[in-house]
Amino acid sequence: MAVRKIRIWPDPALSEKAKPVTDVNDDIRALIVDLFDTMYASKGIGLASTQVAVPYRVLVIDLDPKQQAARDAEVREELASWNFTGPLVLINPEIIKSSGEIVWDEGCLSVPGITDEVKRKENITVRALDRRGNEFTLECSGLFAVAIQHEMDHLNGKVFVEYLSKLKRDVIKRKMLRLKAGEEQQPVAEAR
Ligand code: QAP
Ligand code: CO
Repeated sequence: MAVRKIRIWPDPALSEKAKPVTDVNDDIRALIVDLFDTMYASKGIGLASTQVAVPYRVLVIDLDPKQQAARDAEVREELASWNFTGPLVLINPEIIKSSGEIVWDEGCLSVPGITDEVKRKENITVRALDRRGNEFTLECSGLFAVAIQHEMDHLNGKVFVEYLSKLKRDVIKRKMLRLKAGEEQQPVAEAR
């Protein structure tokens, strides 16, 4: 179990096209645990392997990290309407059917503090392997479908800011570079 360092855009690791997993073994299962640890530590709802610079086609999603569904019937109904049932791992995911359009105000752990609208498919059917290597298919919609498409983009080396205008992207790039420059600065105990 380990929280890994999430790469901040722009970072060459985020542009890598991840390779298919050929064997769902204990190394992959250890990676999956780390992806969940890292996602929960940063209060995210989705994380792709690419974001921690591991270029294999693995992603995790939990639309309800605070388990609000247990206490709130409205949250429960909304999650159920998207067909979300709990924390999910997708290995080598493929969208085999899609329909409709939905615009969502997206964010990303690799672009902290930034959100903007992206147009996606509203309904998708996805086929993938689970953590035991068994194939399954899943129909989902709304935020669940948006999250899977967002994370699958990461596996293809694409970050949501690439859908925005060059102007917006350049502003975001400057903010992120400034953020990264600040993080690299060592805190000085006795500034003088
Ligand atoms: C991807 O995003 C996603 O800016 C997951 O300061 C986004 O978990 C799927 C986060 C939208 C569907 C819809 C972002 C946390 C988390 C931030 C996330 C931040 C702290 C983003
Ligand atoms: Co992201």
